[in-house]
Amino acid sequence: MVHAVISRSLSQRRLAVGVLFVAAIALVVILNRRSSGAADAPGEPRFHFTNIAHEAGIDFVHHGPTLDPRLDNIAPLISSLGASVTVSDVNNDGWPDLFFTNSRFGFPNALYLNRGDGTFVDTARAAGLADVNRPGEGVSMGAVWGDFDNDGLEDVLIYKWGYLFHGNNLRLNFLPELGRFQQAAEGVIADAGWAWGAQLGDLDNGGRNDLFIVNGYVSGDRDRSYWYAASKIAGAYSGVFEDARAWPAIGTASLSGYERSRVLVNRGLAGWSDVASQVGVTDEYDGRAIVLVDLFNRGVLDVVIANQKQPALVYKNSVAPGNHWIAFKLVGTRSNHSAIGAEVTLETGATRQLQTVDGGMGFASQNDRRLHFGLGRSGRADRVVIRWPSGTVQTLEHLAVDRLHVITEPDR
Ligand SMILES: [Ca+2]
Ligand SMILES: [Ca+2]
Ligand SMILES: [Ca+2]
Repeated sequence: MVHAVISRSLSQRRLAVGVLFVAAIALVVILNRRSSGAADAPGEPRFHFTNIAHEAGIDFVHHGPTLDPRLDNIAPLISSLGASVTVSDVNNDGWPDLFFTNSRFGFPNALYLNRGDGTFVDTARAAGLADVNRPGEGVSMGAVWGDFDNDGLEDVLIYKWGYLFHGNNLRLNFLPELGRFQQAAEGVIADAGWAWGAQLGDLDNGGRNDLFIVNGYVSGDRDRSYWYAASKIAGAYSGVFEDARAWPAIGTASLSGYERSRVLVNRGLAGWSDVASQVGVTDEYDGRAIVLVDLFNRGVLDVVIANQKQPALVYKNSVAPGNHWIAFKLVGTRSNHSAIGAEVTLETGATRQLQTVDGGMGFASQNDRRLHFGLGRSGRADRVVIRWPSGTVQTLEHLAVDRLHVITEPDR
């Protein structure tokens, strides 16, 4: 009896497996047919790139850093950095502009304004963004754009590297008033170490964007610096770079290592304060990439950092109660689905906060595409203007705060 029950259930199972197998094959056939009907024919790609840089007026050439002559034999090895390009609509005319960084003393950065007719014009000199690679101040390595002072215009942090002092720049956008950007980096921002990744976001929901910068190149032995060893030993060799035996062995030495991250709170007119150690950020890893993301959907920005050859860090953010926030997830319909390129301006009283949905920002990083705004104690979001990549402008008023709004692009 028992045997009969078992064999019946066995044959039922076999039958069930057989049916599933046939169904799986049928599904594959159906899906293949469906996709082959809609798919592009194999073979030629249906797009083509033409380098139009010169015709468009963009003749930018990046120059690498010049190091101590005693490091000539290894210079290409350690100086192949600093070519960056970033996009920002600096004059809010709806045309994306381009900013390139240079990395040699005396060589300018370039800000190419998009004329809207297929050509660009370099306005970096007039805008005060060209001459920032000066001896003693470090050279440019990259840039991060964002509205640092809540006036609805994008400002720029130029992060730098150098032998001793790096001299990061924070340039505020005063194009409408003065026709230029003004240097606002002093103290803690200027001297933020050999900065790699940097991100801008409201870490305390107070209504102003703060700055998180990760640093450090190679952290080996704390008491042995490769800068020192390289310059000393290299000076004794006449060998050329091609002879790798002439390179001093780095071994376990450090090269601008053990630099700590900076967490800079934006205090408006009162400037910036480095609060890293007060808020629990004391690591000295070799930070490269950093992203801001509301990991647990709590209405706060957490921080995730990728470190070179070292453990990843996930800094969960605990924000004191009292401040409000609002967040947006944009879904494009006529624009791309991820709404990359969409600009959201949030107006509360006299202040305006601007954020852009970007496909990636900072060194080797891509942020959460949801946009997070801190609102401070007021908890007001009077007006939200969304400029979709398709050109559609959408205005929303008196939205509920302390929540995420999913907004789908309207038809018109
Ligand atoms: Ca523009
Ligand atoms: Ca601004
Ligand atoms: Ca803040």
